Amino acid sequence: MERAGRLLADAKSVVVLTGAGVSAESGLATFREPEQGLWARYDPMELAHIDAFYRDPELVTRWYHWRFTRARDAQPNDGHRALARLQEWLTRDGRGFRLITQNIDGLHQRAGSRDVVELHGTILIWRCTKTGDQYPLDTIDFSSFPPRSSAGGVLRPNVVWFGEALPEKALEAASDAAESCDVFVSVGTSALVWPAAGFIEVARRSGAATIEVNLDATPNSEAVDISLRGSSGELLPRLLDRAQRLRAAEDQ
Ligand code: BV8
Repeated sequence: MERAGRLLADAKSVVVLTGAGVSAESGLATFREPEQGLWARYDPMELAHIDAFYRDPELVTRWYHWRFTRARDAQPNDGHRALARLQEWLTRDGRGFRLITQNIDGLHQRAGSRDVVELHGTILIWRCTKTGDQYPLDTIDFSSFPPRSSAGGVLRPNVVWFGEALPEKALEAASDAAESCDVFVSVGTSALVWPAAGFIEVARRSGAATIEVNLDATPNSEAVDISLRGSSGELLPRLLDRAQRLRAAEDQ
């Protein structure tokens, strides 16, 4: 923790990549832990797939609507808030910060994070498969599934499914950030889904120091400079606090 705090205290530009693990303490299941109840028998990796949507648009849109209601009722946790405070602290200092997330729950933004790069889109906007028009979630009639637009087209969540390309702009923003940071922190991700899992390597190749904050070991755990094992809600506030103390001590 001391070494990680020192890296953040001295960093000129920090990038944080998050996955479902950062929302686990807000009560939202990750992709590795099966859901309870109705959705327990479905594998998210199956449902979050473009083929699943075309095979059964009713089932997939019901699942996303259910995930939306969970995300809407969830609260950001201490991990989300620590990342928002980290951004505030670094940018106030004239230092760089970018948050890249694989999550679609919008909790980072509700915790106060700004300019979040949503690699895999967001559950809060749906779009018409016929016209491409976008609809904020609270304007959609979910009395029947799949929901339809006023043009009669089936509505789908504005998320990136397996088998779909990531949005160009998000990919570019994430690559630029990873290439130009000097500290890259991976939080709450199993680092198995591509191309998101590749950004830590882009950062390392560009000379960045790498930190992983995760409950379990991942394919990156051996390769990162510092691996902090534990929950993000507990470790991120401590890491930020340590970095701020070390920076303050330097400034004296
Ligand atoms: C694409 C949105 C090309 C929807 C998601 C290269 C190699 C191998 C495969 C591929 C490759 N390139 C592409 C592929 C195929 C595929 C892929 O990566 N497959 C993998 C599984 C082998 N990738 C794609 O299809 C991507 N598209 O590349 O397109 C293309 C180009 C042109 C034209 C057409 C196509 C699209 C991938 C995006 C899919 N969409 N989400 C939705 O959310 O419903 S992915 C989804 O799953 C998430 O967004 C996330 O990315 C992933 C889940 O991973 P995590 O977030 O890491 O969550 P997970 O549960 O796995 O892990 C949680 C971790 O947290 C655990 O390690 C746990 O220990 C930890 N944890 C738990 N609690 C806590 C904690 N840590 C800290 N504190 C806690 N409290």
